[in-house]
Amino acid sequence: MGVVNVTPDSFSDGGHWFDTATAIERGLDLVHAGADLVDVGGESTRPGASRVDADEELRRVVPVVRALAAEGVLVSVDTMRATVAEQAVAAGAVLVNDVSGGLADPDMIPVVADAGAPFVVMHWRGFSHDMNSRAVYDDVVAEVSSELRSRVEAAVSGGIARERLVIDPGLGFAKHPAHDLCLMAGMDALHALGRPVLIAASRKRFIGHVLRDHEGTPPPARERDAATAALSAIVALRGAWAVRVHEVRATADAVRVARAVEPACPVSENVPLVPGRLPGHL
Ligand code: PMM
Repeated sequence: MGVVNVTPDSFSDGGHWFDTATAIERGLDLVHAGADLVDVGGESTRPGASRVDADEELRRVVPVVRALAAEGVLVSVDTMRATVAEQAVAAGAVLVNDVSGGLADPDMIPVVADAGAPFVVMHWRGFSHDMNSRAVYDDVVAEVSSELRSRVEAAVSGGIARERLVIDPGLGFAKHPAHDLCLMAGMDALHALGRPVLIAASRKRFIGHVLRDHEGTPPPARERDAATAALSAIVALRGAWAVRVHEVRATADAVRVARAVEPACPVSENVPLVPGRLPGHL
């Protein structure tokens, strides 16, 4: 899954793809680089970010979704707003990626249920402006799994077919670097929830933390792509359904070579890691 952030302020690539034409071109480039899905978002969720209003989010996202879908690209929409999800699906998006797992907007689950779209349920404990204060866990793997299980059940009770759900541990969202590393080490607990797992590690703070220099300074976000590709290979071998990344080529190559080395790698039981296959669209 390649990322197109149509935002002026994302921590990893803020501002680069902010105008509509550049964002569309970026999406097409990501497909040429090997992306099976392109995730289009119009709201930054970096720690401390404040919210964008719905009209502005629609203005950023919908034309990009429409143009990429018209080119035959499988597009997911990264939004916490039901109205954005609804209009993006009408414009051709095939998957809704909600970092709040349906918690930010009470209309999200009913809208996705009506649309019949696959839905990414991410682990989330609150909006970005103060999420770091919620990064408190006794056992991060057990707590994230249990909170994700509740969101999966809420989505199913709200009418979204279980087989359309994908889960995501939400690396960096109300998590310190040690929490993120534990979650990747503990992927088996996520698989036990019985749904495909999406991992979005790309360029995140915990990578910077691992790679900090002798003075404790992390490399800038744009210099974390080699480490991101390495993580993509690791989690692919641990059964991730998809990885969400900013630079696709290195990750696509890393995943391909990892899978070639270990042909029997344990991909998710329900949804094999096959290009073009979406949960509920098998
Ligand atoms: N992270 C970001 C944005 N969208 N979606 C999912 N499903 N999981 C994530 O961890 C996630 C996401 C923030 O990263 P970015 O600003 O670099 O895109």
